[in-house]
Amino acid sequence: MSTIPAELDVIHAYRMLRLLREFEDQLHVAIARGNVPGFTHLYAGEEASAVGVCLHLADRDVLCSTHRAHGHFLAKGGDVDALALEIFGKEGGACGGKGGSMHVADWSRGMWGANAIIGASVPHAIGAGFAFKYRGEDGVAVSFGGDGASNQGAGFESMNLAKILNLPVLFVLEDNGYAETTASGWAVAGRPVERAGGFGIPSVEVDGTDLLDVYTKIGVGVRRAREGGVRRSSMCACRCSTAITKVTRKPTARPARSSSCAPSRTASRVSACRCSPPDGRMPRRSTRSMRSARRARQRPSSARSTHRFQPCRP
Ligand SMILES: Cc1ncc(C[n+]2csc(CCOP(=O)(O)OP(=O)(O)O)c2C)c(N)n1
Ligand SMILES: [Mg+2]
Repeated sequence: MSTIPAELDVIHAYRMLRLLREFEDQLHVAIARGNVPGFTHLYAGEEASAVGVCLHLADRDVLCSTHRAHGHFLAKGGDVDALALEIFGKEGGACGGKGGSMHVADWSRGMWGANAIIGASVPHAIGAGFAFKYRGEDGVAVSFGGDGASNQGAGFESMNLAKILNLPVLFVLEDNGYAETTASGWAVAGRPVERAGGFGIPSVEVDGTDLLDVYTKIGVGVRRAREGGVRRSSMCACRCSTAITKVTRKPTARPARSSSCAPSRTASRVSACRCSPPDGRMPRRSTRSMRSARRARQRPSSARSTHRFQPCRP
């Protein structure tokens, strides 16, 4: 068992963990009842990652988040009511109720926002880190990204810049094992935590379900970015798990026997938070939707929407 660092306020840390989980559990029910507009990604199961990182950050530090941003928002000090109102599209929301779950932001807290573009938070953090350095401020920029995001080219360009320019940036990779339905073991080559080494950036792997592990090991990276004559970046890979929470939504379609593009998943790995069927298998498109898709394909291309993707002919 990890030892508790003397400076850590464990009561506050526990309150934060509970806040993040309770918020998501309540929201999960509202989603399942169909009361939440738009699309929502829950953070349940990854709380220790956000809290463990953000306990080291102040309002002046910048956090660039992902599409799964509620936990990052709260851990960075965002107001829980403002978050809820935003997700429900109401006045008083963090962004006036106009952005919704995937655009929650609070600049006064250094929460630069959720981001629906996978991997886009990483170059944003480079911009923030560069600004800190240019102005001679001791702020730290943190980018969060998932295992799916770890394959985006922008992340590698960002790491290169962070090293070349000695920027105070911390790259946090939250590996929850899946990018939508694609297992990281199937789509991510090698160990992502080792990729930072190619740029000369030190990295560490932590247990994203263990607050003390995250807090202790990430502290080294934050200090390295904040202090010293040369500001330095680091990377931290958090092995997270999505929680198995109550699934109140009934499956809307029959489960498929197999899927050609997605590896099979065990029930414990299925993100119940994403309202997948509780038996852990993938929903199958209904016969009606397949029939209408076939009809659309058979229509002459001129009759189809101009926005439709048309593959190039050789
Ligand atoms: C550039 C881009 N490509 C694809 C998508 C579609 N998409 C939405 S969520 C997601 C999976 C992201 O996986 P990961 O980074 O592991 O984050 P997780 O959902 O597991 O937290 C994808 C591919 C997107 N939003 N942006
Ligand atoms: Mg993932």
